Amino acid sequence: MYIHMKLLLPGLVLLATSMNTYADNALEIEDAWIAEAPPVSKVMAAYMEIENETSEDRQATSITCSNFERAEFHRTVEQDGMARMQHQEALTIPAHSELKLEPGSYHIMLFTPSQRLKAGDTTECTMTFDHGTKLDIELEVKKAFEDHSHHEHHHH
Ligand SMILES: [Cu+2]
Repeated sequence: MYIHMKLLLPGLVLLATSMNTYADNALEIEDAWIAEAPPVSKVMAAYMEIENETSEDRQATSITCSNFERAEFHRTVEQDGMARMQHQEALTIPAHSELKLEPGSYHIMLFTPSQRLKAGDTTECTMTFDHGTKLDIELEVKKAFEDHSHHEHHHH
């Protein structure tokens, strides 16, 4: 029934936006943003902090975003001096701790935007966790740092 409920919730999402914190009792997402990309780019990267206040490890198992065809969990790792991205099936948020998604590390890869998103634009995502928990997040597009450039070199 969750899908039906979601159709009624856009107003609640907007309310939560003013706090820029999205939480159930145990999981909290803060500072969620998307790095602005060049106009021709078919991918964008999203970053945030996910806090886990429970006493057990939790997993983020999937994410969907309006304005994008698909979203994946990725991790940038260094191999032979090159930054490469690995697809992650899930993200683990350790008990009583947090996972930081940030440039050069874990991030969310957003594929095929339906329109050009510029700094100041927003998009809504829903992250699903183990136990069926879902958090709605609003992400603002912001100017990127220089070190996001590896995302533009997929097709070398
Ligand atoms: Cu990536």
